[in-house]
Amino acid sequence: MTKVALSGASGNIGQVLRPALIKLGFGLRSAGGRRALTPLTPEEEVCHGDMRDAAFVDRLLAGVDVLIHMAGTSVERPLPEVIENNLRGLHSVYEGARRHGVRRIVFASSNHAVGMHSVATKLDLDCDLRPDGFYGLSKVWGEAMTRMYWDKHGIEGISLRIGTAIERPTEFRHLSTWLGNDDLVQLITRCIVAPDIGYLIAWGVSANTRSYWNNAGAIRLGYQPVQNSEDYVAEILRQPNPLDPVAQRYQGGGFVTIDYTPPEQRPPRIGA
Ligand code: 15L
Repeated sequence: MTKVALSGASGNIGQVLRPALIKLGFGLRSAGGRRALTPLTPEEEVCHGDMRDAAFVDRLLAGVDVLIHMAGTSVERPLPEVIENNLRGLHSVYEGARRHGVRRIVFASSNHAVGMHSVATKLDLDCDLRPDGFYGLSKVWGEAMTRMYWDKHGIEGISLRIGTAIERPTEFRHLSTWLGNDDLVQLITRCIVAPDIGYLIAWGVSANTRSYWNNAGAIRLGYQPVQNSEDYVAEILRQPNPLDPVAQRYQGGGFVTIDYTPPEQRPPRIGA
Protein backbone atom coordinates (compact mmCIF):
# COMPACT_ATOMS: atom_id res chain seq x y z
CA MET A 1 0.00 0.00 0.00
CA THR A 2 1.35 3.44 -0.95
CA LYS A 3 2.04 5.46 2.17
CA VAL A 4 1.09 9.11 1.72
CA ALA A 5 1.90 12.08 3.95
CA LEU A 6 -0.35 15.11 3.62
CA SER A 7 0.94 18.40 5.01
CA GLY A 8 -1.42 21.33 5.41
CA ALA A 9 -4.13 18.79 6.23
CA SER A 10 -6.28 21.29 8.13
CA GLY A 11 -6.35 23.79 5.24
CA ASN A 12 -9.16 24.08 2.67
CA ILE A 13 -7.59 21.64 0.24
CA GLY A 14 -6.39 19.31 3.00
CA GLN A 15 -9.91 19.00 4.38
CA VAL A 16 -11.16 17.78 1.01
CA LEU A 17 -8.24 15.41 0.47
CA ARG A 18 -8.10 13.69 3.87
CA PRO A 19 -11.40 11.75 3.72
CA ALA A 20 -11.01 11.17 -0.02
CA LEU A 21 -7.53 9.65 0.22
CA ILE A 22 -8.60 7.43 3.10
CA LYS A 23 -11.63 6.25 1.10
CA LEU A 24 -9.36 5.49 -1.85
CA GLY A 25 -7.36 3.15 0.37
CA PHE A 26 -4.07 5.02 0.74
CA GLY A 27 -2.21 4.71 4.03
CA LEU A 28 -2.46 8.32 5.20
CA ARG A 29 -0.45 10.39 7.65
CA SER A 30 -1.98 13.86 7.96
CA ALA A 31 -0.12 16.84 9.38
CA GLY A 32 -1.63 20.01 10.76
CA GLY A 33 0.18 23.15 11.85
CA ARG A 34 -0.54 24.62 15.28
CA ARG A 35 -3.57 22.54 16.23
CA ALA A 36 -3.70 18.78 16.80
CA LEU A 37 -5.84 16.80 14.34
CA THR A 38 -8.29 14.08 15.32
CA PRO A 39 -7.90 10.94 13.18
CA LEU A 40 -10.87 10.44 10.82
CA THR A 41 -10.50 6.66 11.03
CA PRO A 42 -8.51 4.32 13.32
CA GLU A 43 -6.00 3.84 10.47
CA GLU A 44 -5.26 7.51 9.81
CA GLU A 45 -2.07 8.71 11.50
CA VAL A 46 -1.94 12.36 12.52
CA CYS A 47 0.72 14.78 13.71
CA HIS A 48 1.15 18.52 13.90
CA GLY A 49 4.03 20.93 14.11
CA ASP A 50 6.29 23.37 12.31
CA MET A 51 7.91 22.35 9.01
CA ARG A 52 11.13 24.13 10.01
CA ASP A 53 11.54 21.65 12.89
CA ALA A 54 13.54 18.65 11.61
CA ALA A 55 12.24 16.37 14.40
CA PHE A 56 8.66 17.08 13.33
CA VAL A 57 9.54 16.51 9.67
CA ASP A 58 11.04 13.16 10.69
CA ARG A 59 7.77 12.16 12.35
CA LEU A 60 5.85 13.23 9.24
CA LEU A 61 7.99 11.44 6.66
CA ALA A 62 9.27 8.20 8.22
CA GLY A 63 8.16 5.32 5.98
CA VAL A 64 6.40 7.59 3.48
CA ASP A 65 6.37 7.01 -0.32
CA VAL A 66 4.66 10.20 -1.47
CA LEU A 67 4.45 13.61 0.20
CA ILE A 68 1.54 15.87 -0.79
CA HIS A 69 2.89 19.20 0.37
CA MET A 70 0.05 21.65 0.93
CA ALA A 71 1.43 23.40 4.03
CA GLY A 72 2.70 26.97 4.12
CA THR A 73 1.47 30.52 3.73
CA SER A 74 -1.27 30.44 1.10
CA VAL A 75 -2.01 34.13 0.55
CA GLU A 76 -0.02 37.32 0.05
CA ARG A 77 1.83 38.17 3.28
CA PRO A 78 4.85 40.27 4.29
CA LEU A 79 8.11 38.88 2.93
CA PRO A 80 9.65 37.72 6.26
CA GLU A 81 6.64 35.45 6.95
CA VAL A 82 6.71 34.06 3.42
CA ILE A 83 10.44 33.36 3.67
CA GLU A 84 10.02 31.45 6.95
CA ASN A 85 7.05 29.32 5.92
CA ASN A 86 7.49 28.85 2.20
CA LEU A 87 11.26 29.03 1.65
CA ARG A 88 12.85 27.80 4.88
CA GLY A 89 9.93 25.48 5.65
CA LEU A 90 10.09 23.94 2.18
CA HIS A 91 13.83 23.39 2.39
CA SER A 92 13.40 21.68 5.75
CA VAL A 93 10.71 19.32 4.50
CA TYR A 94 12.58 18.48 1.26
CA GLU A 95 15.71 17.65 3.25
CA GLY A 96 13.50 15.39 5.38
CA ALA A 97 12.31 13.73 2.18
CA ARG A 98 15.93 12.96 1.33
CA ARG A 99 16.63 11.54 4.80
CA HIS A 100 13.61 9.25 4.61
CA GLY A 101 13.84 8.07 1.00
CA VAL A 102 10.51 9.67 0.00
CA ARG A 103 9.98 8.73 -3.64
CA ARG A 104 7.79 11.56 -4.89
CA ILE A 105 6.79 15.06 -3.77
CA VAL A 106 3.64 16.77 -5.01
CA PHE A 107 4.19 20.48 -4.48
CA ALA A 108 1.27 22.89 -4.18
CA SER A 109 2.44 25.66 -6.47
CA SER A 110 -0.04 28.34 -7.45
CA ASN A 111 -1.35 30.34 -10.36
CA HIS A 112 0.16 33.33 -8.53
CA ALA A 113 3.60 32.21 -9.80
CA VAL A 114 2.35 33.50 -13.17
CA GLY A 115 -0.28 35.97 -11.98
CA MET A 116 1.08 39.01 -13.85
CA HIS A 117 0.13 37.52 -17.21
CA SER A 118 -2.82 39.16 -18.93
CA VAL A 119 -6.21 37.46 -18.77
CA ALA A 120 -6.18 37.72 -22.58
CA THR A 121 -3.27 35.24 -22.85
CA LYS A 122 -3.76 31.49 -22.77
CA LEU A 123 -0.69 30.08 -21.08
CA ASP A 124 1.26 26.93 -21.80
CA LEU A 125 3.30 25.27 -19.06
CA ASP A 126 6.54 26.73 -20.38
CA CYS A 127 5.28 30.31 -20.07
CA ASP A 128 7.41 32.95 -18.35
CA LEU A 129 7.20 32.94 -14.58
CA ARG A 130 5.60 36.26 -13.66
CA PRO A 131 4.76 36.19 -9.94
CA ASP A 132 2.22 38.71 -8.68
CA GLY A 133 3.69 39.15 -5.17
CA PHE A 134 5.91 37.59 -2.51
CA TYR A 135 3.58 34.61 -2.18
CA GLY A 136 3.76 33.94 -5.93
CA LEU A 137 7.52 34.45 -5.80
CA SER A 138 7.77 31.77 -3.10
CA LYS A 139 5.99 29.38 -5.47
CA VAL A 140 8.64 30.08 -8.12
CA TRP A 141 11.22 29.05 -5.48
CA GLY A 142 9.17 25.97 -4.68
CA GLU A 143 8.83 24.86 -8.30
CA ALA A 144 12.56 25.30 -8.84
CA MET A 145 13.31 23.44 -5.61
CA THR A 146 11.02 20.57 -6.61
CA ARG A 147 12.85 20.36 -9.95
CA MET A 148 16.25 20.48 -8.21
CA TYR A 149 15.42 17.63 -5.82
CA TRP A 150 14.51 15.49 -8.83
CA ASP A 151 17.59 16.47 -10.83
CA LYS A 152 20.08 16.21 -7.94
CA HIS A 153 18.52 13.67 -5.61
CA GLY A 154 16.15 11.57 -7.73
CA ILE A 155 13.00 12.43 -5.76
CA GLU A 156 10.22 12.62 -8.34
CA GLY A 157 8.42 15.95 -8.28
CA ILE A 158 5.17 17.43 -9.53
CA SER A 159 4.54 21.16 -9.30
CA LEU A 160 0.81 21.81 -9.37
CA ARG A 161 -0.06 25.38 -10.32
CA ILE A 162 -3.36 25.35 -8.51
CA GLY A 163 -6.07 27.79 -9.57
CA THR A 164 -9.02 28.41 -7.24
CA ALA A 165 -9.73 25.20 -5.34
CA ILE A 166 -13.18 25.66 -3.85
CA GLU A 167 -16.43 23.73 -3.87
CA ARG A 168 -18.08 25.94 -6.50
CA PRO A 169 -17.06 29.05 -8.44
CA THR A 170 -18.51 32.25 -6.99
CA GLU A 171 -17.11 35.12 -9.09
CA PHE A 172 -16.16 35.98 -12.68
CA ARG A 173 -12.44 35.16 -12.36
CA HIS A 174 -13.29 31.66 -11.12
CA LEU A 175 -14.84 30.90 -14.52
CA SER A 176 -11.20 30.64 -15.66
CA THR A 177 -9.41 29.47 -12.50
CA TRP A 178 -11.76 27.04 -10.76
CA LEU A 179 -10.62 23.59 -9.58
CA GLY A 180 -13.62 21.64 -8.32
CA ASN A 181 -13.37 19.14 -5.47
CA ASP A 182 -13.96 16.04 -7.60
CA ASP A 183 -11.25 17.11 -10.04
CA LEU A 184 -8.93 18.02 -7.15
CA VAL A 185 -9.24 14.50 -5.75
CA GLN A 186 -8.73 12.95 -9.19
CA LEU A 187 -5.69 15.15 -9.84
CA ILE A 188 -4.01 14.33 -6.53
CA THR A 189 -4.77 10.63 -6.96
CA ARG A 190 -3.10 10.69 -10.38
CA CYS A 191 -0.14 12.55 -8.86
CA ILE A 192 0.26 9.69 -6.37
CA VAL A 193 -0.14 6.72 -8.71
CA ALA A 194 0.97 7.87 -12.20
CA PRO A 195 4.08 5.90 -13.14
CA ASP A 196 7.50 7.22 -14.04
CA ILE A 197 6.88 10.95 -13.84
CA GLY A 198 10.36 12.28 -13.11
CA TYR A 199 9.50 15.96 -12.88
CA LEU A 200 6.55 17.76 -14.35
CA ILE A 201 4.40 20.83 -13.96
CA ALA A 202 0.62 20.75 -14.34
CA TRP A 203 -2.15 23.29 -13.94
CA GLY A 204 -4.49 22.46 -11.08
CA VAL A 205 -7.65 23.44 -12.88
CA SER A 206 -10.97 21.93 -13.96
CA ALA A 207 -12.11 21.60 -17.57
CA ASN A 208 -13.28 25.22 -17.63
CA THR A 209 -14.38 26.53 -21.01
CA ARG A 210 -12.72 29.88 -20.18
CA SER A 211 -9.53 28.48 -18.63
CA TYR A 212 -6.44 30.70 -18.77
CA TRP A 213 -4.27 27.60 -19.05
CA ASN A 214 -3.55 24.89 -21.59
CA ASN A 215 -3.29 21.72 -19.56
CA ALA A 216 -1.98 19.36 -22.23
CA GLY A 217 0.91 18.45 -19.88
CA ALA A 218 -1.56 16.78 -17.53
CA ILE A 219 -2.09 14.00 -20.08
CA ARG A 220 1.10 12.36 -18.80
CA LEU A 221 -0.52 12.23 -15.39
CA GLY A 222 -3.71 10.71 -16.77
CA TYR A 223 -5.70 13.60 -15.27
CA GLN A 224 -9.01 14.09 -17.09
CA PRO A 225 -11.02 16.84 -15.40
CA VAL A 226 -14.78 16.56 -15.62
CA GLN A 227 -15.99 19.72 -13.87
CA ASN A 228 -16.55 22.98 -15.77
CA SER A 229 -17.24 26.37 -14.18
CA GLU A 230 -19.44 27.20 -17.16
CA ASP A 231 -22.17 25.22 -15.41
CA TYR A 232 -22.41 28.19 -13.00
CA VAL A 233 -22.07 30.98 -15.58
CA ALA A 234 -25.63 32.31 -15.46
CA GLU A 235 -25.52 32.72 -11.68
CA ILE A 236 -22.06 34.35 -11.77
CA LEU A 237 -22.84 36.79 -14.57
CA ARG A 238 -25.84 38.07 -12.61
CA GLN A 239 -23.45 39.41 -9.96
CA PRO A 240 -21.03 42.34 -10.25
CA ASN A 241 -17.36 41.42 -10.67
CA PRO A 242 -15.82 42.08 -7.20
CA LEU A 243 -12.36 42.83 -8.64
CA ASP A 244 -11.23 46.38 -9.38
CA PRO A 245 -10.44 47.27 -13.03
CA VAL A 246 -6.69 46.64 -12.67
CA ALA A 247 -7.16 43.26 -10.95
CA GLN A 248 -9.57 42.27 -13.72
CA ARG A 249 -6.78 42.61 -16.30
CA TYR A 250 -4.40 40.07 -14.73
CA GLN A 251 -4.67 36.34 -14.15
CA GLY A 252 -3.68 36.75 -10.49
CA GLY A 253 -6.72 38.98 -9.87
CA GLY A 254 -6.78 40.67 -6.47
CA PHE A 255 -3.26 39.54 -5.52
CA VAL A 256 -1.89 41.82 -8.27
CA THR A 257 -3.13 45.05 -6.75
CA ILE A 258 -1.68 44.44 -3.28
CA ASP A 259 1.27 46.86 -2.99
CA TYR A 260 0.98 47.71 -6.70
CA THR A 261 2.60 50.73 -8.33
CA PRO A 262 0.20 52.33 -10.86
CA PRO A 263 1.76 53.18 -14.25
CA GLU A 264 1.65 56.97 -13.60
CA GLN A 265 3.82 56.54 -10.48
CA ARG A 266 6.45 54.34 -12.14
CA PRO A 267 9.83 55.70 -13.27
CA PRO A 268 9.97 56.66 -16.97
CA ARG A 269 11.49 54.07 -19.26
CA ILE A 270 15.03 54.80 -20.46
CA GLY A 271 14.88 56.40 -23.89
CA ALA A 272 11.12 56.82 -23.84
C1 15L B 1 -4.01 30.67 -4.22
O1 15L B 1 -2.85 30.32 -4.46
C2 15L B 1 -4.48 30.82 -2.83
O2 15L B 1 -3.87 29.93 -1.94
C3 15L B 1 -5.99 30.75 -2.72
O3 15L B 1 -6.35 31.28 -1.45
C4 15L B 1 -6.70 31.52 -3.83
O4 15L B 1 -6.46 32.88 -3.70
C5 15L B 1 -6.20 31.05 -5.17
O5 15L B 1 -4.79 31.07 -5.25
C6 15L B 1 -6.77 31.89 -6.33
O6 15L B 1 -5.97 32.43 -7.10
O7 15L B 1 -7.97 31.98 -6.43
